[in-house]
Amino acid sequence: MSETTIETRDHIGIIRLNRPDKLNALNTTLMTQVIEALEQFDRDNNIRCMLLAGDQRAFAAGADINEMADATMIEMHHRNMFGRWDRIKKIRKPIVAAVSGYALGGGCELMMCCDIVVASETARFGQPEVNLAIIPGAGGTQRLTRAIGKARAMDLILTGRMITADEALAMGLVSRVVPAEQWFDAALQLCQELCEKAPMALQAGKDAVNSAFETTLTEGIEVEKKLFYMLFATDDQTEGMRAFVEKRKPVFVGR
Ligand code: DAK
Repeated sequence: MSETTIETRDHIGIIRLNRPDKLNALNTTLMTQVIEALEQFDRDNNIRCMLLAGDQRAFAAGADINEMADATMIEMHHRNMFGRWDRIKKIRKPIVAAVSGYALGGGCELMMCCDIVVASETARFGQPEVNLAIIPGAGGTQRLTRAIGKARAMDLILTGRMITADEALAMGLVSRVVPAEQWFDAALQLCQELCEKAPMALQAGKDAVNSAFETTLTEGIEVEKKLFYMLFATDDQTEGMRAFVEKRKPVFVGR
């Protein structure tokens, strides 16, 4: 059985984690499939954004503990099991995460690699690795700290405790909390909204915001300025501004 299901709806590439019996624990096969699907959608000119989801019970309860349980330090080093995670950072199109149930450990880290998170009111987040005598290894100590600040990140990473969707919203870890039954449809609707925007503007916006995590303010503002000017080379910018002046809805073509 495939560890993921992949489909497209209009301009949306949908990837669903599919290990329901294991709360979508992230094993090597599953992660390989997720990353290859993201890259495939990123190359596909028909796709404008991606939706990454688990199921109602879990987005993902972490990396698969069974895969790591007996590994030695040298084996973990050689396996470079999450080396491929770095490739998610290179995806240019927006990725929306639809989170219901558990987003723990590597599941929370995978979610933080996404660009917008829509969470069910039932969702639970955490970095419980400390309970296994390890620490987050796929960016959790860094991305969580940047997302919610040092005090809260220390609290979550050192205690391993879970937080609710409302706490995650208050902390800025997610941007939308929706009623339980809408967790997937609300994220899909958000993707549909994104598909109506100019694709190059979406990608430039993502690129510019991500620059804020990698650069000084001055460098980041330079990146923003270049991306801003670059968009004036697109047909969509002409269309967007012309449509505004002509009081009609723009039609963006992605160039
Ligand atoms: N791995 C493997 N199996 C898991 C799993 C996981 N992380 N989480 C749940 N499962 C499996 C359970 O073993 C169980 O399988 P069966 O026994 O039925 O075969 C099934 O999913 C249902 O789980 P439970 O029976 O435990 O369900 P409950 O509702 O009672 O509890 C729970 C739900 C989420 C509270 C509990 O399952 C739990 O505590 N799960 C573990 C959560 C966790 O500790 N997550 C962090 C894992 S460590 C790295 C990068 C990243 C990472 C590592 C390396 N590198 C760059 C090298 C990441 C590490 C992690 O995420």
